[in-house]
Amino acid sequence: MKTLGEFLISDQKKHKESTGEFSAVIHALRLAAKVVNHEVNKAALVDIIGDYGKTNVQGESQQKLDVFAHELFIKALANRKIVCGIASEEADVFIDLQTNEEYNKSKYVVLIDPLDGSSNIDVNVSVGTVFSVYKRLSPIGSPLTAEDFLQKGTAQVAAGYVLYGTSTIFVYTSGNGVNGFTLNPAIGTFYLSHPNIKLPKTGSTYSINEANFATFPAAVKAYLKERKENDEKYTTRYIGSMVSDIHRNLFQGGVFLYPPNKKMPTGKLRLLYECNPIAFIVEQAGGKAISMGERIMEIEPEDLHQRSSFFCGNKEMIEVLEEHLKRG
Ligand code: AHM
Ligand code: MG
Repeated sequence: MKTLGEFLISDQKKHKESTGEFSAVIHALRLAAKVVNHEVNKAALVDIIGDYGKTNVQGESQQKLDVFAHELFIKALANRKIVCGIASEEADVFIDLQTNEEYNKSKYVVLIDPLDGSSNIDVNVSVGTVFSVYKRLSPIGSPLTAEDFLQKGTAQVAAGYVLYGTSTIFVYTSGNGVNGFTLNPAIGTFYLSHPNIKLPKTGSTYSINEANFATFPAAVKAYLKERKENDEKYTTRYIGSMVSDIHRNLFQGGVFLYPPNKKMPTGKLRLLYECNPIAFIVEQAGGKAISMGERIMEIEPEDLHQRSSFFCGNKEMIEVLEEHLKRG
């Protein structure tokens, strides 16, 4: 079975113009993911969980795992000087990784949710990392601009997620299908365990936080009602940890739904580092990803941390939802 490293080498050989820079970005993300995996796995044992800024019994400053993961991904990418900038859910503004003295020559920026669903760690539920890779728009060597990060999802060079679950899996696409690599923790190597992942044609699962039903848009309510009236066919599964919900639906078929509601009038999930990367993967696996009004990857971003409604999964199931949304 191929390792992720071997897969990247053979993939790189297919592209004559490739400089190896892209592979280096994935290598750095892979390395950071392994360290985060190690920390997540021992979180229940070590006094690392807690609010950022609090002090643990040894008098050391405690760090929340999502902040820890954020710093780790930045370090892994900055040390190797292979991306010029990073935007993260854990940082208000984008980070320009180019130092004054030594501008790195990279053309790539990374957008990342370092540890999504981290409130689930305390109760031993799987969490994940979600990332997107883009080519910067400003000239190499110049300071980064907001436009380098505010790109449509259709401009993604690559996107992926790491699920820290019963086993740890690194799933990514660079626009030629989706591949999944499972970590062998004994030797710290990711192996190509799930080549060319394709969503089943249709599915029977829908994943949604229905506690917010009262303030969902009418079209979403109607869609849900229809599923319930056909209860022999449909079932609900909702972990509340997006990467886990998406991963299950990717293999078993189904749709993930996060509509707007009163508390979250534009939806909860972040367009740039949650919706877009998952949308790229879902589309590459043969599915669809939309917001209330359009294809997720075609939304013109205006803000680094903007939220969007998010519906994705099997093509057929999303098309039924689209019909409801059109009808209003
Ligand atoms: P986070 O970025 O603060 O971790 O929130 C994102 C998470 C997703 O993993 C999950 O799908 C969603 O929030 C669950 O939200 P809710 O508790 O409203 O159902
Ligand atoms: Mg998140």
